[in-house]
Amino acid sequence: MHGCRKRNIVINVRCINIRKFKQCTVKKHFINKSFAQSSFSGTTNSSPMSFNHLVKQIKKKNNDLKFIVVGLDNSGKTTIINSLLRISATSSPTFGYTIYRNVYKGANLTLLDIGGQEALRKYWSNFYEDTDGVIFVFDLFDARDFAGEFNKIRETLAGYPVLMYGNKMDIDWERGRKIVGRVGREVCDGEVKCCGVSGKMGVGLEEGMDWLVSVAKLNLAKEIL
Ligand SMILES: Nc1nc2c(ncn2[C@@H]2O[C@H](COP(=O)(O)OP(=O)(O)OP(=O)(O)O)[C@@H](O)[C@H]2O)c(=O)[nH]1
Ligand SMILES: [Mg+2]
Repeated sequence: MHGCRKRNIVINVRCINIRKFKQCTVKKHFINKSFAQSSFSGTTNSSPMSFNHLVKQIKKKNNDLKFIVVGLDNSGKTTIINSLLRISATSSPTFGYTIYRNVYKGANLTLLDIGGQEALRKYWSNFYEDTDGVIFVFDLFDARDFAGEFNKIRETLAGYPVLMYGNKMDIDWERGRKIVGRVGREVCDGEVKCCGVSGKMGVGLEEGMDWLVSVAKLNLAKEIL
């Protein structure tokens, strides 16, 4: 392996058949650290601007959007995606990442569900290339501080829309609403929207997703002018 230490990170690629919500393949791979650091760089040294521009034009033409889904472990990312895409599956911790492809209200969505465990967080940035927005999930009743991870993403992906899902409202709707309001006042602006949701019950998810899709589409249209 040319001196590369193999890391036990499983990449779980779950490809959803776009129109029928039907799972077509599930593949598990192992990656090593150097792969994680060198992949997804997609640009060329000779003409990065024109290449990126071309990619964006194609994405716009095909109505393609890619969002990364991040947040601390156990916050409910996988549960939320399953609910949004109407996939029936029992959730278990994501060791690596899962790719979902599906149509959402006319947009061809790629969602990258990245495991939130501490050991995986340093790899999140390897998935930022070509993203059109971020879905950041936090557990409203988890005492752990997610602000550090959130701020890092805001710095690195400044200018991209961020949808924050405050999840698990069903545990205590009243308290949940207060926490969402407080977080919203702290972080929300034209680029960040915060919604209280229950991934488990499928409540409140669409409003935020509609906002993210519309802002991301608008940004893509502006970028290729
Ligand atoms: N009460 C409640 N529990 C939820 C909700 N959403 C998810 N959970 C539970 O929270 C736990 C973690 O959910 P996951 O979707 O696996 O969390 P995750 O963010 O994908 O976790 P990692 O893959 O480890 O990063 C599971 O036991 C879910 O059933 C919710 O809206 N309400
Ligand atoms: Mg998960």
